[in-house]
Amino acid sequence: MSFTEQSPAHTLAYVQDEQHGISVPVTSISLEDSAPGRANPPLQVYRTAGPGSDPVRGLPPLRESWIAERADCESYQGRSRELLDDGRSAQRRGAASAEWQGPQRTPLRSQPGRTVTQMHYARNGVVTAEMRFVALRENCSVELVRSELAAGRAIIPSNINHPESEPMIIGKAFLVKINANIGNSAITSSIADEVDKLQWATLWGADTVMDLSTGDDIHTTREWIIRNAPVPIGTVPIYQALEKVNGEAHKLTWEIFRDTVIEQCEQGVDYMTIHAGVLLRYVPLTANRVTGIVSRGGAIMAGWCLAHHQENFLYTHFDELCEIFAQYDVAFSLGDGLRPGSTADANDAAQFAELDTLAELTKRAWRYDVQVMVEGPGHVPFHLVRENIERQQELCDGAPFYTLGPLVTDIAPGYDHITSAIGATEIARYGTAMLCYVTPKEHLGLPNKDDVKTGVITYKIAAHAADLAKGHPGARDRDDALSKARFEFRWRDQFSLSLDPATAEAFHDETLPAEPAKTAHFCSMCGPKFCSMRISQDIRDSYGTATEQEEIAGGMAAKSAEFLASGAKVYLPDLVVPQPS
Ligand code: IRN
Ligand code: FE2
Repeated sequence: MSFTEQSPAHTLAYVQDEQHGISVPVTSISLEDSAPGRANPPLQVYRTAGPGSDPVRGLPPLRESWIAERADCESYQGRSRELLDDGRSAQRRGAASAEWQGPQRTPLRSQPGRTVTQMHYARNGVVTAEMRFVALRENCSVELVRSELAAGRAIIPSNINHPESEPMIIGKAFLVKINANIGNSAITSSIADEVDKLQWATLWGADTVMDLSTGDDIHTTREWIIRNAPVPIGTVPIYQALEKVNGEAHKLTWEIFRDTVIEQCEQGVDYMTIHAGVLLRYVPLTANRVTGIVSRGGAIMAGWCLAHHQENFLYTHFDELCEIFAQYDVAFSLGDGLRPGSTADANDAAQFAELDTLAELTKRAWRYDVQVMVEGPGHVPFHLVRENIERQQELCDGAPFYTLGPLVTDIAPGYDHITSAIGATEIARYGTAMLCYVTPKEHLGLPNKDDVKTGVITYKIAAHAADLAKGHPGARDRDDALSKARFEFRWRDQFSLSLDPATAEAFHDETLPAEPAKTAHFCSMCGPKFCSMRISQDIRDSYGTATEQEEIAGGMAAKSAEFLASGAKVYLPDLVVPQPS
């Protein structure tokens, strides 16, 4: 087991629905007492990391019995086994691969004529275990989950071939979710490294992970990722299809693409980006853009359309894709192949023409009870962000929006996790359901482990800020717990309640490394004598809980006099660290 928690104060716990035998993993954060006899109960927070797994064995198949009990699937001899990498690629990976015990499962698909999507069940009034799990996780009613799914306003990406995943919901009535992309390197390291990246991303809070791997061992790498993933896994199958034709886009065919999709459905990919809105007639609309087409999938499909002078085969075969997705419960993530790649190109004719088509395709997928979310931009200046979500919600009848940022300015390479988190917060506030993270390496290079962590935490902040602004029930609990810990000088609790406990502690220790300072009644910013929180506490002590302005002002004035009288040294030279009691 390589799995660790974010902080020693964090442990895996479960919230139970005993009546239905459902347990949802949560992270329990233990807290110190406010004062002797005044205990703080542990705070339970949403957990994306799952229970942890041994990479070579994978996670237990949590949903297997739920899927079996519905009695609408059949197992069959799929294609995946034939496609497994040969022994040579296993050798290249070194010893770790010899331990790999999978895949031992045969794929499932729906029985002929049956649809096994969560949307299908919801529309037929069936409450699934997945819906109950999600309701417990979101602390909302099961009926809200069912009705939002039925209306297409939310999705639970849950391929029946990914029974290891813990159900999660993407929709504007629920907590804002974030996606982390991994595996966008052409040079794969060991399989264990890929699983490590997945576990790293979910440790910091990724709600879904997209595997954008390319290269020789793409199938096996994905197998390992899915078997170890407690979160839904997304892919862009056109990338793998392109490899099958040696990177020459014009050689792509619907048949090659379809077989790639089926292969991935059998492995358990939960949602797939499909760039079906890049229509032949839209391509010229990008000609005068500052940055043309920046989507990889969009560029592949535009290239294909121009080479053949035919309509995008993903569009012309869309109904067949719906039939396939309905058999496995794979969700569409309708790709924004014409998204703007610069603030200059935001909200232009090409972008919004594609959105019209994505709206049409959303409704087509719903006719098959297939779950859909719609991808969005990209690069958009702040004042144009809101129009994006409002237009998408209007045209797509409330289907979940899933956006890449957007970056609100183009001038800060190296800081695009920040330029994009600003746009992401704004767009999520008005209803975007999931945010695709951007790392500091965006536009510059491939993200390393630190970049993945920075990207995930930055997006956690954006998503959470939107949850607060939307008044999501319970969203403030963690803020309140942290603020209370801060006010009461419970330093260790402040660290363990933070999104990045180790960094918070390290920053604190740079200034006040001494262990007793962790219980000291002042913070490292103002020092012992000039701390506003300390002063407020003194006021409370002398005046009860009264917080009248003049009392505060009086307390401040007194402290000011005391401070000036003592030589006006802000801090440290005469530091006296109180001993912990
Ligand atoms: C999200 C919203 N718009 C785009 N995305 C993500 O970008 C998508 O989910 C996937 O991870 C990646 C696809 O990039 P291309 O192929 O469109 O560049
Ligand atoms: Fe960009």
